[in-house]
Parts: sequence; structure tokens; C-alpha cells
Amino acid sequence: VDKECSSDEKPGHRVYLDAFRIDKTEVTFGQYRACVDAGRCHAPHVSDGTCNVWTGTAWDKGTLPSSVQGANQPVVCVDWDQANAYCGWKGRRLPTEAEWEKAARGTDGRKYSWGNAAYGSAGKVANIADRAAKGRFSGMSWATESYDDGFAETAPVGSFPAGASPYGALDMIGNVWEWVADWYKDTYYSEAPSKNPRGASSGSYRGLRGGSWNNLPENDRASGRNGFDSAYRSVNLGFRCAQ
Ligand SMILES: [Ca+2]
Ligand SMILES: [Ca+2]
Repeated sequence: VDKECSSDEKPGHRVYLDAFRIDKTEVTFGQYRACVDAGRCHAPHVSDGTCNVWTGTAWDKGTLPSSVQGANQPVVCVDWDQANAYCGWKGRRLPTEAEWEKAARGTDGRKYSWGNAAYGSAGKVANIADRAAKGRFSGMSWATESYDDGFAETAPVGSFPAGASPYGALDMIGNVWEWVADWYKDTYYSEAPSKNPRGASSGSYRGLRGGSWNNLPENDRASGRNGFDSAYRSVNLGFRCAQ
């Protein structure tokens, strides 16, 4: 179905997973701050110069704009350890990469959480780099003109019910990339077990999935994979929990 798959998404293979639960939405600033207030999480890196922020014309390490720090917007500028600690505080854990993908696209091999309809023909289904972003940011040359989701930066979680996955999970595609539990390995699917895969046994990058408000459509797909240093912090990278 998906002609945009890159090499790290291949070979296509069938995976069996034990039952699990996953959060319906990305974790918000409001939810995360409760963990900070409880003394169990480190504050998001919004102003210490370690978070990669989008200035409108370039990426830079700087202060996170207040426009993306709303209580119902996804928490960002959190690294993998912070995401892992938050989920632990909730009695949950980060999803495995395979769990994340099943939650996003179900079992019928669809390209997106909502099905196979392309951006621009499926209504407002996800927050990606769209016409609204291009209108706000002169430097976002890659944003697509043919789709308008209405948000130039992060949207409050759950803003796109039309993009819900077969299990009702929201914003699996777009809004913010989401940390998963696994070490990322580009060739992992050639060696992964068919039951409950948990990622490479070691590595230097942790997996992230789903694309973001700052990415073009080909990055905002259910099977797309990415990995970053676990200490990476960015305005377009958050997480959700599973159990
Ligand atoms: Ca957008
Ligand atoms: Ca997301």
C-alpha cells in the first residue's frame, strides 16, 4: 500500500503482540507538570538552552516559545529518560516500537491511522507541516500547500478525531514525534522476533515514531521509523505511555 516506505521499514513482516493498553493521547504539559510538582520528574528543558527549537527560519538551541507550552499541548523538550520516568510515575511504561505501530495502524496494513486516504483528501486528520505552518514560518519551505490542518505549531492533544486509529488512539500521526522504549536499529526488521519484539539489545539511539507538525507528509506515516540520541530534546518530540 505504502510506496513511501524507506529501507528501515523493510522487510514487511507479521508481528504478534501480547495484549496491552496505550494512552489515547500524547502526554500534555499539564500532565507532565503534575509529575514535576510531585518531585518525580525533571522539568522540561524549555529555557536552559538544551532544547532544539524552530525559530521560524532555522533550528536553534534556545527558549521554547510560550505558544507551544499550553497545558493541553503535548509536552516537548523532554528526553528519553524524562519520558521513561514519567511513565514509571504513572505506573506505566513507554510502548515498544511494535506496540506503538499496532496502536497506530491496527492489523490491516494501512498507511495512516485513519486509513490510506492521502493528505488533502481525508479532511483534517493530523497536524503536520501544512499550509498553516507555511503561512506562519517563512523558512518552512518543505511544508505542503495542498493540506491545511489549521495549526502552525503543536495542537492541543486530541484535536483530530477524524485521524483516530482503529483503536481510537489520537495524534499517532503528526503533532509530535513520540519516544518508544526500543533502541533504534535500521536493520532490526531483518532480525526481529515475530512475537513481542522489543528492539535491538543495545544502541545509541532510541526510537521515535509518527512524525510531527514540523515534518512533510512522507514523514507522517504509521510505519515510518526514526531514532535519536536519548538525550535529544526538541520542540517536536514528546511521548505517550503504555501498560
Ligand atoms: Ca500543522
Ligand atoms: Ca504524535
